[in-house]
Amino acid sequence: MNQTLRAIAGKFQIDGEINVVRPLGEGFINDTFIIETALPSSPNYILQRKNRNIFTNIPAMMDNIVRVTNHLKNKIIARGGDPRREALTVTPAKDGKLYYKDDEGEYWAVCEFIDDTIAYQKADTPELAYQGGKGIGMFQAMLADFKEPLTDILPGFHNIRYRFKQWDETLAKDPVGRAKEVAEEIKWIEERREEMLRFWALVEEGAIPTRVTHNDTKINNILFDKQGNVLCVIDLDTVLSATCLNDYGDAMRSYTNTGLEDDPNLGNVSMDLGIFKAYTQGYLSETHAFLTPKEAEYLAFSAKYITYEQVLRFLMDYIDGDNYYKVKSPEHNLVRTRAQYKLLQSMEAQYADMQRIVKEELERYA
Ligand code: ADP
Ligand code: GN1
Ligand code: MG
Repeated sequence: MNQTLRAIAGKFQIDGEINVVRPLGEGFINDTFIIETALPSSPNYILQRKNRNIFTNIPAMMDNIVRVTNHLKNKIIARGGDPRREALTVTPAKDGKLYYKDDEGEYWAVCEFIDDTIAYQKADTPELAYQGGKGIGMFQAMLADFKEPLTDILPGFHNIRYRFKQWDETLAKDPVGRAKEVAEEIKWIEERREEMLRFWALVEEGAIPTRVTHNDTKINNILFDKQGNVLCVIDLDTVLSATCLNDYGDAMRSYTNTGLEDDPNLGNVSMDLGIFKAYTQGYLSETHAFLTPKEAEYLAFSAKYITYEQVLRFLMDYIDGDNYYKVKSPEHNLVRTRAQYKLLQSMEAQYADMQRIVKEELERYA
């Protein structure tokens, strides 16, 4: 395998001699490796086999990423930052393409490894949450004047109407006969269907605008420096034109959880209001100037929306026979479903406080 990985890495414009290629990270979608080069003067690199079942147009995805990172780099240079540490740098293949397609039809891509950084799996302190909020806020703010349309490489990604279509089809098929075991969990989804569609209708009508957004803002998709300051937003496979509420909501789902995303012990799982407040402060410090009143009004709701969507996606994948997310055991998607549902319930119980905090934080800028 390593021989093959080396050969694949060798297809890219790597600066210096390749020492070793080894697995890295905990992503659920792609396979990630680090390419270590021989000399300290050469950077290391990230090599990824992109998941072609999920990403059906990888050339367009890579093109989106390069257009977005070029835009970010110009902004970073203009404010005196380091464009190779504060934004991802895609390394093209030797033939100039942004990816390499191997003999089995698998797509590979490379970017520079940003060293001396930390990817956290959990936000343990309000300071870290503030920095994460600031990071995504800056990302959105720097992209606010990105005018050209991005290719929609994941139609319907955070669109709950589209997710319900998949959901209804999956339940009707029940391909591995699991639906009967999860009648209770299915009820959790159905009870909230109308509430979620009412919110999504605002996006469909244009009452909530569309912007360039990240769409996968969990904490391990941000690199922090050793001092705990946000450095760079990574995992740009899902950059899309969508509502910025998806980014805020998805971050809240990830940062505020006192347990793990797949915690088997539901007693560990709840929403930490202090982390919610700190992330909101960081996020608004960068976004208050451009958020519309409607976006501001729905910030707290978006946390429930994306957490609900994640319950649906994990449960749907369980019913479907685990075709989307990587799983470590046959029950893994069900464990994830229950843990995310516990988080959703905790948000519902604290919803009035979440709304109050957002309102108070916004008033600072009024
Ligand atoms: P996935 O799509 O599978 O989640 P990611 O792009 O998020 O893959 O990468 C997985 C992990 O690899 C990240 O959480 C981070 O720890 C690490 N990583 C990815 N890109 C870089 C980079 N450019 N520099 C340093 N670490 C990185
Ligand atoms: C996936 O790629 P990764 O592991 O950062 C998923 C997200 C989910 C997340 C749940 C393209 O993110 O949408 O919210 O898992 N990415 C894709 O942890 O589906
Ligand atoms: Mg990731």
